[in-house]
Amino acid sequence: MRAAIGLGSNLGDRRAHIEQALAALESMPGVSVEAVSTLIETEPVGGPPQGPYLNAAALLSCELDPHGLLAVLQGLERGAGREPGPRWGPRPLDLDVLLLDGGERVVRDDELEVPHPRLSGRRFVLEPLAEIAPHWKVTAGGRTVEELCENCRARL
Ligand code: A4P
Ligand code: MG
Repeated sequence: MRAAIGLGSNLGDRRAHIEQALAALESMPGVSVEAVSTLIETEPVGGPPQGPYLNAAALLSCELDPHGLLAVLQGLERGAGREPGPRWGPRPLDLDVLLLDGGERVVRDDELEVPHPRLSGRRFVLEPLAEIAPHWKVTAGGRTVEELCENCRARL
């Protein structure tokens, strides 16, 4: 399976949290990191008042199923010291599954929703993702990451 993931951090050494997560993924048997976007600084969207984020996106190739990947990402979040807090609250590491297999693979249950439900309006996700997966499809109608990113830029 190929997966596009989003990485974010706004607590502690933000760059180190993101780089360590990528290094941990690369070191796992059956997982390889194929591409990593640049890291961008972004204003927080939603949640309580909090500091700015560093955000990035990465492409993985892995021998996991979608829920297995989610479990791995949640383990890395906890390893970075993430504690339960308010929704959209500050966190040392946030890892989201954004898209799977070029956007063709859809998952929708209580634990996992892919494409990520808030992907299409979020510049902090679309900009890094457009660097590494511009032609992946986000919607059933076939809109690509690149198209949504251009829309999103035009609105701001
Ligand atoms: N879940 C369902 N689908 C997914 C998926 N595709 N990827 C479930 C990851 N998790 C998924 O997530 C809550 C639950 O979502 C999980 O238990 C999982 O089963 P969480 O990470 O514990 O909580 P959260 O992140 O606070 O909530 P949520 O709704 O996932 O928030 P988002 O959408 O991740 O947004 N502003 C900036 N500038 N940069 C950011 O990175 N991030 C957020 C979090 C808000 N504002 C931000 C940023
Ligand atoms: Mg999340």
